[in-house]
Amino acid sequence: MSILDVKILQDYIRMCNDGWLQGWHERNGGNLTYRMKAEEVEACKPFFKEPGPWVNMGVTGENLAGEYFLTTGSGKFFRNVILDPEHSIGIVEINEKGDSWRIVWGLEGGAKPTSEFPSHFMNHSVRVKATDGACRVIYHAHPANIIAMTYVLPLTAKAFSRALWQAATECPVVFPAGVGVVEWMVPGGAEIAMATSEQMKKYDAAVWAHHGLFCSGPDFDITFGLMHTIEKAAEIHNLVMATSGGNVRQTITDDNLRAIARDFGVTINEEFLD
Ligand code: 2HA
Ligand code: ZN
Repeated sequence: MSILDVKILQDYIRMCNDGWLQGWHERNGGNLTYRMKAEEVEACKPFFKEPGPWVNMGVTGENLAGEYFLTTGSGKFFRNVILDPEHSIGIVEINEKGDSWRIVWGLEGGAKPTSEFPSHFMNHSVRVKATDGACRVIYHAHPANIIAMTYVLPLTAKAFSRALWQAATECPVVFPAGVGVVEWMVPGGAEIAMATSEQMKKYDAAVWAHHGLFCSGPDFDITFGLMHTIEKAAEIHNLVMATSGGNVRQTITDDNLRAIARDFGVTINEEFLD
């Protein structure tokens, strides 16, 4: 028996590999964190090592004190997670103030949690609050089509939400609140973490201009599915723009969007409808 036999580790590794297979994780691009359930921590504890030193994050999430997170490693490649989990991913514990982490498993060879750990951590803090504790997954990837859209659309939640909703009928059902947008910023620090978590108060996904996408959800299926749905809608949007030269003949109307929301029992964000 090894920690790699524990189901949550297997599911986490599968999601990393699924993202790699989609082409969303060139080189060390992207990162994934998962807030573990108490029983999952217990199942993994026999395999924990002597904890490393506490490392301050520069951000605080008081509601995450004492939690354990699975995380990809800084500079590590999603492509390698399935082959070498011990060096590519790890488990960190959060301290009682909710401002520092320490490594309790994995990240072997001096590795550290993802460079975007502050953004993930603040997003977890906000999403846990917004979903009454249901949110467990934060996923960042570099899908090409959503990134391409950030060069042609206004960098507003309204413009992106409408364009994505209109690109595929499933979209208003999958993300009825819409998506947030964060203007271009230097990645990896507290500033982009705060700006992203501001968006995550209202949306469960946020686009990073000229960089990628953050998605959140209660489990791996829903969160991966959200990334996948948004990126596919972005691909359709870009195909339509490329083939039509911007002269769109017809689309899903605002009343169509309202009709989908009504029949599927979701509350569409009326702020973005005319
Ligand atoms: O992990 O994706 O945003 C590399 C990145 C930084
Ligand atoms: Zn990135």
